[in-house]
Amino acid sequence: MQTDNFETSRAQLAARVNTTVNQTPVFDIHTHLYDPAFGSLLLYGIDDLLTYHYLVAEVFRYTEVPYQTFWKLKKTEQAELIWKHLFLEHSPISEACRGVLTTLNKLGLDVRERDLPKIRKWYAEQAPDTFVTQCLNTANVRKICMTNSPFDQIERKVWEKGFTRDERFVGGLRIDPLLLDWPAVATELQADGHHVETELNQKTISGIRHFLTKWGEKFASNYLMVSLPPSFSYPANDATSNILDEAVIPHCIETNQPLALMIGVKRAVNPQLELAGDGMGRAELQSLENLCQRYPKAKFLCTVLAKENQHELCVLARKFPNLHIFGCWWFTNIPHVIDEMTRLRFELLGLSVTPQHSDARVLDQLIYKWSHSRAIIANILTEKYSDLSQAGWQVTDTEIERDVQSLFGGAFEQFCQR
Ligand code: HDL
Ligand code: ZN
Repeated sequence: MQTDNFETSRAQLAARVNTTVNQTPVFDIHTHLYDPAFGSLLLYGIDDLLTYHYLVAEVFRYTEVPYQTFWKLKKTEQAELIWKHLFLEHSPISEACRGVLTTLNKLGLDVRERDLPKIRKWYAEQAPDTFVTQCLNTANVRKICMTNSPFDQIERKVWEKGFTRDERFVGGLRIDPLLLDWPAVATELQADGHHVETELNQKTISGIRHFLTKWGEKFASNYLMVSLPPSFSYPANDATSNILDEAVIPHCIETNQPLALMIGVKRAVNPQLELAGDGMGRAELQSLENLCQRYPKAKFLCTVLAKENQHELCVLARKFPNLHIFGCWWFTNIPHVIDEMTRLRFELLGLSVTPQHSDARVLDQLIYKWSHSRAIIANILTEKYSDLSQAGWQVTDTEIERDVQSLFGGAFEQFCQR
C-alpha cells in the first residue's frame, strides 16, 4: 500500500513540476542570436540547423570530403552531406543531431518522411518576422541575451546605422579581443576614435574605458563577457590582468554590470574545421577565486567548459556571493552532463544558480535546446521536492512556480540588479 501511495504522489508531483517547468518562460542569458533588425545575421531554417558547427565537426568523422572542398560547397550542399552521413546513413543519436529532429518535430514537421527537400519547402513558406515569434513561443523563451561584439565589423555597421530594437533581444558586450589580443587590438580602438597607445599607460586605460562605455551604452549591455583559455591565470604580469584591473572591472563596478567569464576554451585546435575547430581544457579556477576575493564589490558570472571543473566551481560559488554560475556550456550541454551538473548545483547551491543557457546560433535551436534541458531540470526538481516531502515538507504550486522562475532567469536578473 505504502509503495502505491508513494508512486501515486510522486507521479502527481512530477506532473505539477513538469507543467510549471514547461509553462515558465525563460530568459536565455547567452546566445549568438541577433535582433531581427540584423537581417541575415539572425540564422534560421533547416540548412542553418544542419550546418551548425557542432554537426560540421561530427560529419568529418564520416565523410572523405577534404576540408577545403567542404568549405567551398554551398550551404545547401553542406547540409545535404550532413543529412546523408549523420541522419540517413547513421541514426542521429548525438545531442546536436537529436536537436534538429526535436526542433522539426515541435514545429509540426514529420521527420519520419526523411524528406529534406520537403522540409526546405516548408521553411521557405515561413514569413521571417512571424517565424521569430513562433520560435520564441514554441521554445517558451521570453528574452534572449545576444553576444554583441564591437570587433565584429558586420554587426558594428548595423549598430552604427541604428535600428528600432526588439525588446525581446537584449545586449551583452563581448570583449575577447580586448583582453586576449592586446596590443594588436589597440589599432581597432584607435580607428574607433579612442586615444589609446600600445603601452597600457593611464591615457590608454582611459581610452579603453571610453570604448567600454561607448559600446556598453550602444548595446544597453546587461553584462560584459569574455571567453578565456584553460591557461587563463590571474593575477599575472600580462595585458589581460592589467586591463581587467585597470579598465574592465572598474567599468563593471561603476556601471553595476557583471563580468561573465567563460573559461576553458582552446581556440582552433583543428583550424581546418573553422568555427567547429575549437577544443577545451581543464582550467585553473584559483584565478577565479583570486578575482572574487580581490573584488568583493564586482559581480562575476561564470561557466566552465571542463566537466572536471564543475564541482570546484560550485564550491567557489558557495564561498563568494558575488559569483553566480550559469549554463551547461558547449561540450557539457549533453544530457548526462547537464544532469550531473544540475544535481551538483542544486545540492551545493540550492536555487541560487542559472542552470542553463542555450548558446543558440540558429533561432530554431532554441526549441530543442530548451525542450531537452527543461525535461532534465524538471526531473531533478521533482526528485528534490520528493526528497523534501520525505522530510515532511510539501512544496506548494506557488513555491514551485517561484523556484522555476528563479532558475529560468529570475535569479540572474536579481544578481544583475544587486
Ligand atoms: O565563445 C562562446 O561564446 C562559445 O559559445 C562559442 O561561440 C562556441 O562556438 C559555441 O557556439 N558554443 O556553443
Ligand atoms: Zn557562446
